[in-house]
Amino acid sequence: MLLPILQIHSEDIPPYAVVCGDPFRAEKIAGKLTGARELAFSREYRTFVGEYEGVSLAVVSHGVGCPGAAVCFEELIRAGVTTLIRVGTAGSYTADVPAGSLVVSTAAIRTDGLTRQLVPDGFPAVADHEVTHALYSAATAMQGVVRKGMTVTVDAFFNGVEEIPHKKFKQAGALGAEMEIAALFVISSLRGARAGAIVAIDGFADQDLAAEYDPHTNVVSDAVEREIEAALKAMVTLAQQDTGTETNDIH
Ligand code: R1X
Repeated sequence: MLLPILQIHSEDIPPYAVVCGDPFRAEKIAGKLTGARELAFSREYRTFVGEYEGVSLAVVSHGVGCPGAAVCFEELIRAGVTTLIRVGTAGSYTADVPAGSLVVSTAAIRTDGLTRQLVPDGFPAVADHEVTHALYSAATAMQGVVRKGMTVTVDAFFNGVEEIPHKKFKQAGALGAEMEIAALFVISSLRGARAGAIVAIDGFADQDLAAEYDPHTNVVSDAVEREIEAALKAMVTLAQQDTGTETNDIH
């Protein structure tokens, strides 16, 4: 079956997929695979397949924001993907989690518009427990700040005249904000797939992004390297659990 928007054939897609926003980050992740092949680059969706430590996986970019990312997640699950891990970036809510930290998202607070068109208010956007555990174990095996908790999914990257209540979300326990995890978790719940997400903190969510946002620093690119490694290692653990060949290496 040809997936009409990703422009890939379902037969070419393994059950495990690492997804990220940026097509060039997908290429970077694919560079860590053996036998990596680019299958398609259609709109913002760039798809590679290859192997990591003997596990076949896909690496696919989903672009910025829930509606576009949802197309990617839906088509991958239709192609037979059972396990998705998002490797992304996010703004932090607290000085304890500065740029260069990693956050494993356990749930997304749904302020986006897309998931409102898919499920009723009150429906949770939650990560799969096993995927979260594998991600957190892999990330904490490396140096650097790693936190686990709720993140907020927003649609607006730059401020308008309406205020996003970042302070309230922070007071209620959220760690930071990004733009696609709610879509990933809700669609995975709806379609019977399992998903997790890890994000590298690249600034503060409630700062004036138009004035101060600079994600192109060494601390951020080091954190992106770590989250990529954590995602790939977590995927290996999950694949080994699926086939009963788990080695307990990272637990
Ligand atoms: O999720 C957010 C979005 O994809 C985080 O960074 C991107 C915008 O730069």
